[in-house]
Amino acid sequence: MDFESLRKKLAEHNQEHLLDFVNDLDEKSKQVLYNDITNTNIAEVVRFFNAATASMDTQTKVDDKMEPIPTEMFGSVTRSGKILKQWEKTGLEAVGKSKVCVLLLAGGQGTRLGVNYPKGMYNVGLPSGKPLYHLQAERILRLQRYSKEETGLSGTIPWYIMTSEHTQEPTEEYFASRNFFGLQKEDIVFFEQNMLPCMSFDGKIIMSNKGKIARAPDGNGGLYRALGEKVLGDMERRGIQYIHVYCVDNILVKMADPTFIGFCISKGANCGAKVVEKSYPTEPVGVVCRVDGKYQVVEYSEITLRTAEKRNEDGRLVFSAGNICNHFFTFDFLKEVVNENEPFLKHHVAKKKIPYVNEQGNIITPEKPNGIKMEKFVFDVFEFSNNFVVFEVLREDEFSPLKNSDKAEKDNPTTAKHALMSLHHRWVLNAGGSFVDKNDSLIPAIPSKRLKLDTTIRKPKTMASDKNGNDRRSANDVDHSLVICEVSPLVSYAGEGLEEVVSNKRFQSPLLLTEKYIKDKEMQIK
Ligand code: UD2
Repeated sequence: MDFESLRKKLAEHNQEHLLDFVNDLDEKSKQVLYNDITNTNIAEVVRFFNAATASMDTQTKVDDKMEPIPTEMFGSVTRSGKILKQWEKTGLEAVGKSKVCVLLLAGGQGTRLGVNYPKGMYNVGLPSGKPLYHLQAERILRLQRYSKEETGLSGTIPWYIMTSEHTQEPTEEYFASRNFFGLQKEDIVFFEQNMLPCMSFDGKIIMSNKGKIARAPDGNGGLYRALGEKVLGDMERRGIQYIHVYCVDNILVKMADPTFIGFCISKGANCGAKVVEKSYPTEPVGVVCRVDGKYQVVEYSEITLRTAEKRNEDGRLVFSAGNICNHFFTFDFLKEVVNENEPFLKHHVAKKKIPYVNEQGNIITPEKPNGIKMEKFVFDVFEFSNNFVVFEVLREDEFSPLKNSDKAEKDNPTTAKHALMSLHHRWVLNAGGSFVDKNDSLIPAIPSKRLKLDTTIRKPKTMASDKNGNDRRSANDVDHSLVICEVSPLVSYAGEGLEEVVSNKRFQSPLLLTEKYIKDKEMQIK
């Protein structure tokens, strides 16, 4: 351990404070710190900081250059009509030929939800008690079977899972303890993203204690660095051509959605994004738009309120294409990004409260932001695409993210649970089933309407009203105390195949439709 040479090297980058407390450490901790610093490319970190903070001031300029993407240019589940079935077939064939994989971004720290384990392990309180990972795994299993039923081809959808230092071990242990939810172990590939030092506003690396650099994952765009030759090689070996990238917390995520994949394939796209219509100006979703003629997502943390609030004459938001972190890449595009474009992606700056050791050696937990985390964003590669497409889906069918704890009004465990049960309730109704109450009276198909008419139904405590006294609720906020309905992903991926099970049948809430439930009912009929 040559601390003197190390000090000189650090001084070249104005970072010699990293050794301020070295003499207070025992030999083992000294070694840990020495390794921590020497394994960090300090020059690169400082370069990242300078580049990221230099572009902070240019935000208003980006804002001025933003152009919406005309909705006519989107594929859309509501406007594309009969061709949707054709796209689904194309997607199912690609799945059947094992050309499709899913790639999960699960390296985030989940700070807003406030749990100390990976978000995918969170159980929102569904009747089945299944956490997010369990739902996702079973959707893969079901889609593999569905594709076989429709195309006769037995394909496999490998699942690539990007974790970070915080989530790596617990995620892998969790999957192993659940026997990989019935998937083949070798079809799940875990890989870890990088961590970057956190910086003070004046460009000094922050120490979290006397012997440790404060670090955070390098953003979900850290994907491109983390993939490297190993994971790309694995995809290539398996013959993967299409990759569906998604984020962990959307309870309604359609894993490897064949319609979306088929749409992208049919358009010859090498890159695509799913969007929903943004529901209010400050909704925390990025917007897909064009800047200088190139497709891009402007993140909710980087758009100005003035731009976010702009409306068309019909009252709709000008920038309404809300990013739901569901992306499509061809393998060739991804490979090119990893091998050529990745170094050109700039880090974004997130101002955060970062616990630090002060000059007296005490650990301080700040009450306001005292530094920055540097993050790359997964969607920043859209600009490298020469054929980018957008696919608009319905929020109530596909988007209900779990971001916050139930203390927050939106995007919390309750709204996520209700969104899933509301969707499954509609599946049952669409397949010809109905729900009755204890008196065998039909429960109205659209509980949200009944809510508005029936003032005796209590407003949930967390529900806010706008200045006119109207509920500020989205489709995901519908009160589903009336019908508790969950369909196992193993029974249906997106509402298909339910007719023979539910048509002309009357159910009472709660209904948990599993393979076992169906089998037991069949036995009774025999
Ligand atoms: C993401 C989108 C935002 C919007 C929203 C919808 C990005 C950068 N922003 O915002 O535009 O569409 O989702 O829900 O995609 N993650 C990592 N490594 C990291 C940081 C995050 O893997 O270093 C993962 C994280 O585990 C999650 C996903 O990326 O699965 C999105 O992260 P987030 O929940 O922090 O993103 P959010 O809600 O700010």
